[in-house]
Amino acid sequence: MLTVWGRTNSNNVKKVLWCLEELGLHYQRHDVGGQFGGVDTPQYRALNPNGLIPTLQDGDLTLWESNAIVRYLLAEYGGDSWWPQQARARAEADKWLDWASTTFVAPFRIAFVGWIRTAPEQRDEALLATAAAEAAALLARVEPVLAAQPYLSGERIGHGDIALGTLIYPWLQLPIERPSLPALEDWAARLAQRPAYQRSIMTVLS
Ligand SMILES: N[C@@H](CCC(=O)N[C@@H](CS)C(=O)NCC(=O)O)C(=O)O
Repeated sequence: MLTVWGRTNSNNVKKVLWCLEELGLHYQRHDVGGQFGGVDTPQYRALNPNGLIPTLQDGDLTLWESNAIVRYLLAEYGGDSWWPQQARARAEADKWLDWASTTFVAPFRIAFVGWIRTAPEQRDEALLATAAAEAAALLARVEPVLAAQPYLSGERIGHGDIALGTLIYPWLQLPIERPSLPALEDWAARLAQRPAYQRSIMTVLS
């Protein structure tokens, strides 16, 4: 039995849910973190000493760190289509999984929290404008990649698409001006066609 611990409005949880949905795996999920709390209990800390979400349990395996969970699920259950045999192909995808989760997420998070989780009168407009400009500049680096190949993972969708794919939907919903990046927008539209993406990522922002 696969069990996910984490609220569904966490981007790191969403990455995991998207993979589970793509793979058609049966799983149960418990709401913890954020407004649900529950991450400071001894029971939860025994699963995840960081007190963060997500945590995955698969039989006697307990795993935290969303990107490690993504890699595990796709390698264990995804077959060749989701987990390339060649180290070079895996590394090319790894690069984008980690880049989105470290480099892009930093300005994205400031913009997301500011626009979605902050009352209008409390918004720091200058901070949000700077973060949006930084995020847009980072996405401009992705544009030529997606103009040359359909997915960040190459010719087929793979783990390289999971982290930025999770963030691109909310990014494109934010009520801000964005520079036109046609290849990136086409990629986002391709992701939006996927039922697994619709179920896990295209949810109300909160
Ligand atoms: N590097 C960790 C970061 C985990 C993380 O920061 N999760 C956030 C939610 S996105 C969290 O647990 N926040 C505290 C909470 O929800 O209570 C990962 O990728 O799993």
